[in-house]
Amino acid sequence: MNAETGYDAWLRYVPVHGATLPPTLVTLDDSVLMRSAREEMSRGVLGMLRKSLRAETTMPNGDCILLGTLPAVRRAVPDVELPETLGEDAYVLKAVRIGGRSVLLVVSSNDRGVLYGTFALLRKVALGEDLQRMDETHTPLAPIRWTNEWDNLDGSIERGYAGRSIFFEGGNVLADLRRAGDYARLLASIGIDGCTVNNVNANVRVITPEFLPQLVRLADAFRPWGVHLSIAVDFSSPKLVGHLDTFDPLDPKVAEWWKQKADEIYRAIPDLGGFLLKADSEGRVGPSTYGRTHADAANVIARALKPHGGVLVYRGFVYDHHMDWRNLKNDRARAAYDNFARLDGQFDDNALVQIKYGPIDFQVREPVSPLIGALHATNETLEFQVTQEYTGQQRHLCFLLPMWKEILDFDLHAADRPTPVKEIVSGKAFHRPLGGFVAVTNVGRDPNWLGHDLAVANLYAFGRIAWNADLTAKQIIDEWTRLTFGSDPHVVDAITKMQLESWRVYEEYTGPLGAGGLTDIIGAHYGPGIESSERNGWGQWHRADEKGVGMDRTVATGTGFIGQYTPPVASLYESLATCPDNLLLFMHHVPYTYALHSGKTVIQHIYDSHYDGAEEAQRFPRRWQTLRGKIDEERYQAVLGRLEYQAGHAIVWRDAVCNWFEKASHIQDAQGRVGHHPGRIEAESMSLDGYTVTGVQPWETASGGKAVTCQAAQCTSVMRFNEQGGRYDMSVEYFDQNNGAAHYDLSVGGKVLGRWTADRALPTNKLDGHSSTRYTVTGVKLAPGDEIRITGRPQGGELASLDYLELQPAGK
Ligand code: GCW
Repeated sequence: MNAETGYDAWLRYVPVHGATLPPTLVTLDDSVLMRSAREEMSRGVLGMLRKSLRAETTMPNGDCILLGTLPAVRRAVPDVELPETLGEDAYVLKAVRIGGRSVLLVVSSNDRGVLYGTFALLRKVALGEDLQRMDETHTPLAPIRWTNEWDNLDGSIERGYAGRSIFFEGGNVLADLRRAGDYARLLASIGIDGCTVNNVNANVRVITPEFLPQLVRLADAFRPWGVHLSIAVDFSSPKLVGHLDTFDPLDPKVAEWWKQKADEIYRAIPDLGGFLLKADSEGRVGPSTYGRTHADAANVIARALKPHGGVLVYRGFVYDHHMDWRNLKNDRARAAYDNFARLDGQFDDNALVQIKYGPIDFQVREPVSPLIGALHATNETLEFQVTQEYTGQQRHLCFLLPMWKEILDFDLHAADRPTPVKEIVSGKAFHRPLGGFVAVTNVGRDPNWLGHDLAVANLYAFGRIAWNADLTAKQIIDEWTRLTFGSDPHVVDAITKMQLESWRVYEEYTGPLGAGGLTDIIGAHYGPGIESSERNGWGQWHRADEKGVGMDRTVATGTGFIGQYTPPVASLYESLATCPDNLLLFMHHVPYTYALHSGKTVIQHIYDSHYDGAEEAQRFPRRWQTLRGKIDEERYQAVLGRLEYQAGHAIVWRDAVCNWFEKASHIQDAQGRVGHHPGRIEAESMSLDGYTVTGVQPWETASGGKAVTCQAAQCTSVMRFNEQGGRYDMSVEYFDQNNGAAHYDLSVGGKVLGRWTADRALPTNKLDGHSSTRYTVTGVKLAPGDEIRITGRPQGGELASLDYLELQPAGK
């Protein structure tokens, strides 16, 4: 099996057996997109069938594949039955017989649709589907299908977990944009038609005249794939770039400035998609500076873009991050609705409000944002996150499509008929001219785009669901797995199951019952940090104290958030009797002893779900190991490494959350697991040479709240094994900070069994829940009296710190 880097993602075009295709490829129109379609078809067929297609521009005598727009195909093959019209980007795939010839048709209203159809036909070949009876029409659910990339011009990426920017470096657009072009090709293959390249926390330079030639190059790289470039802008640009004395959206000078700016940019990039704007949010300036509304702000820019066919996407993510946490009526979840609902109908037709799926911020479990159902006369886009900011940052497996499906299918009862989210945001429910789907993606320079080979499924799934939200998660992950790893039934079965379970598993060992992520809210949003959300203005409160946990968002006694839903939804959440367990703590504050619908108490559920989830995460590497030899070794090893890391970090999560809640509630785990770890030996209780004991903050992120660190060139921590002899799995819990690369050895009876360097890129330079990491050696033979020794050698600021050693009977 060839080594693979993951660069080709789902477009690998590896040989398929038994497929046949006509030998000739006819393309009827000529344009940059038609050329891409032709080249892609040739490339795909060459890879999968090992055949070179003969390229023609008129109908040959023999069998052929025919690519063209509706009018051109009608002229070439007038007898073929085709739809009268096709929506924008929609395509038909059809196998027909014309005068004894077999013809595979790919027809669309526009050339981009032909390109989409080409990718779809190649996908069918790769999946081994029958092409002979093909007759299907595919129409995208909505016109806006974009990614947002939070790339900074210096090359860093906000909340990016796969290397530096593929667009920028050192304040400029990269000289070599091949990778940007390859990304656009991936996007096109799943029907994505737009990409906002720079961070929503926008650098004003992006719309300066000096920068424009650089944007032109990016647009050029995207254009062959029908991906519209768009850019995030800063609302004070009229002042900062234009040197006006104001950026008041109602000031005619400001309107004129935006108009001139749009004209200037569109002269250089006529197919620019538009602008994206984050205003009055997290320190960004906005219309509130002048007492104006979000609609005023959106419209002044939308009007400048309108003559060019551009759109203005306005982030609905507006909230006060200096809220008084002491006031139990304050609630960040209310913010989007409170800010935007009353502006419904005031936004221009080429403006859209982009709404995150939940009212907080990309948490592992949130209810649907009530704002989505409140705007009936305003265009919307729904914002998802492919980059796993709060869901494990691509070091943990977390396939998000099952969550997205729940969101898309949720009925907001926004009218007197069913109005699932997908119908509203696509614009269908309220007959809006525009609507769509956006995913914050943040691909980077890692060869496989997203860091974790299995995380790439989230990008694929986003594109597929943005095109057709009725596809099931099972269908999509099945396709992705076959395209990415081949069709061996065991491979497909194992990977699809792990993917489909992974979100639930991640939720189980991180955030229970809708309480939120319980992660470090102020910093990296990665490892556990249970109290970080409390007693500050960010508003991600779970309000756990010694008696109970959860945010009271009821109308009756709480923040009133629930009242932002229409009555059928509001009554579901308002009543404890009907509120689903998985959102209980999002909606209600309850005592730890409160009994769930499942019959368990809240506190016992917290313990059990964390133990169950961590247990399942332990099984992921073992399940993956059954694939050895069935997929290429390179990706096999890369994924195995991540799954093993995840298994270890899931235990960090489990212990942190369980210990914290046990201490807070004073209620013990009915199963006696929490705080009792057979086989665990705290480093601080081993015999230490050079190591000194130190407290860890937050305390719950280290076993016993303590660790040992080494202030010398080398330190050791030793114990004598005194249990029953046999084979053991030995795990060392250590801290892998990002300010050094300490070395460790683990030896038994003087024999080194493991040697490693703490050089993972984890988001902290401290001992905490982000850096706590596990190293395991399996099946070690231990006899009573054996000396177990861990040697640490600090490097840089990393002091070879240790938390504990754990010995488990092998394979347990
Ligand atoms: O989720 C939060 C992130 C910020 C981000 C913000 C947003 C780009 O932590 O990093 O800023 O959301 O969506 O604007």
